Amino acid sequence: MAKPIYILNGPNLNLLGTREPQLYGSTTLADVEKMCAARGKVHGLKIDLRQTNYEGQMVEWIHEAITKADGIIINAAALTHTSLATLDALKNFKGPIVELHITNPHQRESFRHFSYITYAATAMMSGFGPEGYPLAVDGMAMLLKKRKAG
Ligand code: CA2
Repeated sequence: MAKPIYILNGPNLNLLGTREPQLYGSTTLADVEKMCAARGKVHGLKIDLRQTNYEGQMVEWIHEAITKADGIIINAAALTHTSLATLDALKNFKGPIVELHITNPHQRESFRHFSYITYAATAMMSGFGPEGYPLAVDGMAMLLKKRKAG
């Protein structure tokens, strides 16, 4: 039976849509969850979206995903640039991993140009605003279909 796609969100993304709209837009994470559930339905995929402000919790969810999820879409937020622990956890996941960013970190400060997550990611989605999330669900559906086909 198909397992859900985990959409994991890191520190401060609970503020999405409520602060810095010029950078991150005015769509909330609850709106993102609805958009992704709807897009997942189109592809026959179940979505499980979560957000944490804690690195250890992110690592625990990735461990959980190893047996309970078919794919991971991850916006690790600041953990992207700092967390070797998140990368080490992701390395144990066998399914597709899509690294996602709302903004394009390469257009921003140089400390956002390095990503630990990239070393484990199958694909990357960045710079599309909150609309990048449902686009990443489309991409994940394509990656899973490809894997199934062998
Ligand atoms: O562009 C992205 O999605 C980022 O992952 C967002 C992170 C940032 O550290 C990365 O460099 C790029 C920051 C997430 C903070 O989320 C907020 C959302 C709304 C208001 C304030 C913070």
